[in-house]
Amino acid sequence: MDDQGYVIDPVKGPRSVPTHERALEAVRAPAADVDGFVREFLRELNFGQGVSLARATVNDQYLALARTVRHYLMARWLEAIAHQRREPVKAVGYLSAEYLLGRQLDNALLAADLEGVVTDGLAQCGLSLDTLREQEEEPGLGNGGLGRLAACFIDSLATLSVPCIGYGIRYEYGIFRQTFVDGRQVEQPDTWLALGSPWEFPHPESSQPVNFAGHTETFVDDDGSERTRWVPEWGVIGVPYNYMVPGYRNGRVNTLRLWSAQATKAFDLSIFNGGDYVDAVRAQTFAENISKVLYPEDSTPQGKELRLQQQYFFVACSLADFMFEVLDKDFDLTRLPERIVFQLNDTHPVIAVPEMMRLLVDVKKLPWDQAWEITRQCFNYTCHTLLPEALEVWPVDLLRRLLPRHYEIIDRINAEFLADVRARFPGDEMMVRRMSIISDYPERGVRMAHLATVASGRVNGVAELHSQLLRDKVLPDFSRIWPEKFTNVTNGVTPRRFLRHANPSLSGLITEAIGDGWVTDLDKLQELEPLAGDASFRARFREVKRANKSRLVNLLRERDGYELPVEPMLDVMVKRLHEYKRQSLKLLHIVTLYDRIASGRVAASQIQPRTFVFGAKAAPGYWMAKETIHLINAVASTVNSDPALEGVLHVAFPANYNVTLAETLIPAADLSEQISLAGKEASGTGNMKFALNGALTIGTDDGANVEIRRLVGEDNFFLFGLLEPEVADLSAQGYVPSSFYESDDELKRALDLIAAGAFSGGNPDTFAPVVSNLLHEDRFMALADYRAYLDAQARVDAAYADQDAWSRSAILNVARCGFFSSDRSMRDYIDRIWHTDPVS
Ligand code: 26W
Repeated sequence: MDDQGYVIDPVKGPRSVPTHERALEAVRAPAADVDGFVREFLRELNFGQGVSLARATVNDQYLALARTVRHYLMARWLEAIAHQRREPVKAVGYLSAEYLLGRQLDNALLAADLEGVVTDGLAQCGLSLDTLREQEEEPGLGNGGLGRLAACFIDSLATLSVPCIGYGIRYEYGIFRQTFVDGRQVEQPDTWLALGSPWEFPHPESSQPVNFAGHTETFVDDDGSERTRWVPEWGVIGVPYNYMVPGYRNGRVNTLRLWSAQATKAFDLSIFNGGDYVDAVRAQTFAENISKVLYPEDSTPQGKELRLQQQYFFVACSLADFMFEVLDKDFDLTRLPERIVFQLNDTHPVIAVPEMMRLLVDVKKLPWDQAWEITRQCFNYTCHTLLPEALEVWPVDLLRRLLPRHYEIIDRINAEFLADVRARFPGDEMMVRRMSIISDYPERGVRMAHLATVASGRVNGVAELHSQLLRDKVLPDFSRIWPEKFTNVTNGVTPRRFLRHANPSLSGLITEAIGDGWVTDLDKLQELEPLAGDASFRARFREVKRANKSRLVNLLRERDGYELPVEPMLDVMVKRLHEYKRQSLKLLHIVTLYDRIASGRVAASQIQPRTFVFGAKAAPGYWMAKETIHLINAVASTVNSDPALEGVLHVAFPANYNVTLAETLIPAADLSEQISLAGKEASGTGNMKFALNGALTIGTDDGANVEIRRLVGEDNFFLFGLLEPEVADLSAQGYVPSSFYESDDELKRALDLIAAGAFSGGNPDTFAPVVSNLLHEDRFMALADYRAYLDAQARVDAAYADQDAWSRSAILNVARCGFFSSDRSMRDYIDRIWHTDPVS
């Protein structure tokens, strides 16, 4: 309620209310003490959940707890929204098709500093926070790196008090649940909403209409100017669901607004009365499909029409929401860039560019050039990949049929752009064809990365090497004509979730040593550097790591039935399954160690004991990735069932790797595997999380590994493998993987072992395709880097034998990785791209 007595409705804005209601509208957080919490919790359980404490199920208790915790953040949230209305400042609109949020309860407790109060309050009610937190289904609304980065970024913007609205899709089904049947990945639907979703606030009254298909018509407007109207064929309704994005103990709560699709007319009574019950709801089912499920691909677009519908759906809802709901009705849109800067999270939301032009030209009747100027000031594009096949190209026919007006606008943007290119490079038609937004080979398609680059003020990669390769190899012509447009912002991760929450024992040790300022200022970790030289601190650091390892061992026993020893080095590789990430190279290392012992060439006692842990989902349509998962599980069961290897080698592959599992896995790791072929991993963010949790990295000079190694020091990083230029040379001169097989006896033995069926009950056919792919294709040069990798692993073994030196190196990794906070990434985006200011 503002001082005029006006209630700030978060959606409909200020409205006058009769005086007596004023008291009722005041939003005051409940008392942040145990009694206050218990009172609020029981009220929520009894009146909200409608059950008594005695009768409540665990799910009742969890839902009541979640809603109670919301109450503590609500006042801040409404104040943030009211403040934005009272003193509008430029905000960030983060457009992302994916948000890999992870569980919300602990993050909210941390942000509101309520963990102690809630733990004691629940205990008073005979309940345990540990039990209730397990009840929460994590919203898996993303595939991997890109989706998790979006979640870290919005957390950091809230903690930096920067106004931001995250826009995305509320998928009814998130990333599939992975199960293993006979070692093979089997996907299960992700029913994350089944038991209720207490962290969302639906706002059907702020729904947005979204149209599709149809045709366009040109007409002369009453001011005599020629205009175009879009006559759509069908449409749906976008219903917003708001999620709190709490800043860390700074009183700020930003908003994540996720859109869910519904039919304009959910139920057609006339058809129903006609007896065709199914047809009566057909529209509803059809519409709902748009936000039904997340596409589980994270590299190769399937080019499915529904995917484009999803992209346009959330973009159209989001632009209309900000321009016509958040902004005042009479806001002068020519000043839009003063109020919002949209960040395009890869090419997935780029259809926002022609949508903005349509709103400004067709709806708001601004002249084209003025509209284009505004649009270019409102958008910036982040590219997250280097794989050519991951760059989206939408067939012209599909785009023209589904979004006829947008295609026309793209066509005009392209024509004006190419005219500019021709003017700059007269006669260089090759350049024109290379740069055109609309490609005509192999088929007429719209290159979304080109559209994003032409329309954006800034284009950035997500690590220094990546941004350089974007300039030199992915978009060279564009960086030649617009060098100033290209910049870099190296990724980061939120220290709240991935250190303070995931690793309380290490957090305690750090805070005891340097205070807790590091949680919001991670550069403070540098103050740990001197303690690397302190033997007692190193000992305590090892105890922390050991405790985290036994916590993981207990989890993997309960969750997946693994019986693992705590002592051995924990060698962890967790990320999506993709050939460029080279899980196959990790496998060749394990098979080589296995062969050394099984062949008697090396005594088991000579081997540095290791437990290998994999975590990886494969896109359901990615056959070779699924075969690799099958092989990992086959090697795991062979190694784990070999008595000669008990206590020496163990392989664990817990199913359904997700944010929640990562929070227990990463703090336990000794060795972080970041072994992608140089020039393929845009950045990586797992690499940062491991280093910050005191694991040492074995890795190639790829993505952000380069910057991690530079900051932690080359003595504290196990580098190996071809450098990016060497990879380019080798593939240019023609790479023959079998030549490496022929010239390296151990590599030959390892591949022959797999081919002979050593891990498939003697059946040579089972993994023949995987072996022949490595021998004859090996697109990502695992065989070329094999020997260097094995040598690096030997260096790891030697280093790990000196536990004190190892923990000194691990402490230096923690101390020197403050740079990889997503708070720093956000500050870079603000300085280099957004130029927004935090609100006091
Ligand atoms: C259309 C199919 C599709 C879906 C998702 C293509 C590409 C993607 C993402 C861009 C893939 C992705 O998640 N990329 C990862 O982004 C991280 C955050 O920047 C980086 O750290 C990883 O290196 C990059 O692979």
